[in-house]
Amino acid sequence: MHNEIVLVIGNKAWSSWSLRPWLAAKVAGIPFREEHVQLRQPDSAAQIARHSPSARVPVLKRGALTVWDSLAICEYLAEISAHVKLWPDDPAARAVARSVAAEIHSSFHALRKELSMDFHARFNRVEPSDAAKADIARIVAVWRDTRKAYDAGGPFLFGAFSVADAMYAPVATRFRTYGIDLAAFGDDGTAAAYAHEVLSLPAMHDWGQGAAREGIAGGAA
Ligand SMILES: N[C@@H](CCC(=O)N[C@@H](CS)C(=O)NCC(=O)O)C(=O)O
Repeated sequence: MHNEIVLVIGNKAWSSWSLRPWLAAKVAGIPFREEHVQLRQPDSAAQIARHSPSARVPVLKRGALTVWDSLAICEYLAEISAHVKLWPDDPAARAVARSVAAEIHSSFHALRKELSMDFHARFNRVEPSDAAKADIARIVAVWRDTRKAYDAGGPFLFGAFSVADAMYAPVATRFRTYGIDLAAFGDDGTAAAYAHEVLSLPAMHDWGQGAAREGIAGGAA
């Protein structure tokens, strides 16, 4: 079908960048077909090159259109979403939501490296470096402050689910995987409750089932 949206994603166990637009599309109810590439294989680069000009997944394809990079794909989904708004209505809230989405996209390198996404794995004896601890504390502050400011509209960072939540969803899985006690990083319970809310989304459950079906044993890189 010419108008069909195809989302090319990596392994659901590991590909945190793939989870973000996948989740945004699911929550928005935007129909799409998944195509999978296997990461960490000898031919992964060749598989990805068939789809992606940036040599990375995720990639969205629709007819002649190719959109790459998780945040650009989320922006496209927000523009075509017919029934669910993926950014806050209020321009000021939208600007802050874009700030926190941009921040996770461009920052938190220590957290991403040390606590990589491994959906079903559980590692309880990981001691984050000082840099990773600073990342965790910053994320706790972002979650706490946005939840407190936009609490009235719903349980997500800006009330209703938005691209900002899609961008941070892999972090909620990482905190679970590595047994991170958010209270030790300045959380008053708000950030932990938010992480629980994200992990309880039916779409997150579906992603987890997909990860389980891949049959890859835990073993974070
Ligand atoms: N900035 C990109 C990063 C995408 C990225 O790094 N994707 C990883 C998988 S999660 C990838 O494709 N790696 C290539 C490989 O493993 O060969 C985005 O936001 O989409």
